[in-house]
Amino acid sequence: MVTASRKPTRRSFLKTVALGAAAAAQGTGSAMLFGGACPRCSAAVPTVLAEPPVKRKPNIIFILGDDLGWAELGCYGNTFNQTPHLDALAARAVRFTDAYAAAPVCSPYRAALMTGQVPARVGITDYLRPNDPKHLATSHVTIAKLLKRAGYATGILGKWHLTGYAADGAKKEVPPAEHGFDETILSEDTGIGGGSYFHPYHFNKSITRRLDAPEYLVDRMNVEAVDFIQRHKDEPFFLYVSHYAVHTRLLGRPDLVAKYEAKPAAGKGPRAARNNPHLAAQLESIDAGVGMIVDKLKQLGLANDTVLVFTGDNGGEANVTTNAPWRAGKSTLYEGGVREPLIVHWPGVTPAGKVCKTPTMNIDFYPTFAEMAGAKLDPAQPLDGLSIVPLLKDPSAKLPRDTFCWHYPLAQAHFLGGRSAGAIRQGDWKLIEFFDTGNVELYDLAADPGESKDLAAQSPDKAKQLRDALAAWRKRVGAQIPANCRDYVPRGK
Ligand SMILES: [Ca+2]
Repeated sequence: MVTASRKPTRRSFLKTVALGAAAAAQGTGSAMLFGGACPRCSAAVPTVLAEPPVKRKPNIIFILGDDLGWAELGCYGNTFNQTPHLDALAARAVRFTDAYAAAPVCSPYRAALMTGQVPARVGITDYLRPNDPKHLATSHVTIAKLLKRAGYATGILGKWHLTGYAADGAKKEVPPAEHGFDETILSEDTGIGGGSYFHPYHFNKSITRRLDAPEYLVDRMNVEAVDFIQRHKDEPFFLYVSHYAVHTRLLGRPDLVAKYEAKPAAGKGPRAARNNPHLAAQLESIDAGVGMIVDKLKQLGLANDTVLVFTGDNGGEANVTTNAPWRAGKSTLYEGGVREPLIVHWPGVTPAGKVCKTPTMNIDFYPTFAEMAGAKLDPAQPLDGLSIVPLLKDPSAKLPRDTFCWHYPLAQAHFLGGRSAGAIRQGDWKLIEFFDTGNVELYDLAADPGESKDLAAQSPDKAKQLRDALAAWRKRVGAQIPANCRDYVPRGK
């Protein structure tokens, strides 16, 4: 017999139902079974099942190659490099042909990724030097902070490059932990130089070896990625896998380098300009990690609950690879410097094996991930990007946007050849404005994807319209002229 004090009143009954419904809506906790009518007043109440019917929020794994150009993957047409796991991923996902980086070098790309803002608005437009006084301001609500608020465990594995380093004399060092990452794994605590691919890693000497010697960095990254997934299997997580490869100085695992050196048409050594065996070996190691991550997700029963994204931060170095059919590479605003591979797999949402030609930029990941996670945007963090979820559902869809702009002022030309410049793509038109000479170049990407025929003299009205639009955009986002760029006098400033 139920005592009077334990009998549910109408009020306590409805409260219990409400709590159960709230728990179910959040996909957390275990709701009790209720439904039908209130035992005391016969009011109809919603049914709450013992197991919440709401799917857990999708895990998001974002895998970034460093200096990995558009043309390196098999699924993008490369016939020398072998990327079976990425090709298999693309075959069940959406692959983008016109995915842009917001900058042709590391730090501004990463600033845009974290903030959803163009680098010109963030104020980081060139790569940060080891003792750089600049860092990504903690006033930003980064995507990691936003997802953490939404209940996600957050981790960065690998390269950060959004701060100067105390060890190199920077007055202030701002690590990922101050930007919303619960876990920072294998990240740098001093200036990053390419080529530290075997333990001990000179970018962080405190990292103890875990794999058999000689421990290869990409292999270690892959093992750590799988471990992170295992640790966080019972909660939604955001894992940013930020590879240091394939940045020069290229250095592959010897067994894989030997494999590629034996292939027909192989280039020779890490500086080979084409069919670079070290780049191919490094990429195969990254690709193997994608396979390990996919296998781990399957093993844990998380494959259907996890979004996988693979992309690169800027174009390949044109002296150790080719970004053809695109012109030039890293450090330039030609297509080869800013067009990236992008594969997105969201189980149950993305159709298999589709190609999306609608242009995107990496400022779009922030609102996209927020939408995937059902995370409420913060008005304190204005965004320049758009969610690409409509493209993930229907790769033939368009977004309400036809213009992309870049701002890349330099005190002197990049050592890889890139010049101080801004650029705008509107529809198929592309204009590059060089700040060192004041000249512009105009291309029709539909007719001339390799940017070989400058149409500026032939189409002065179009050139003027785009140049004016670029100047107006700079004004709108508050693009700054760095103090060390005294010669920088773009039109409209
Ligand atoms: Ca890079």
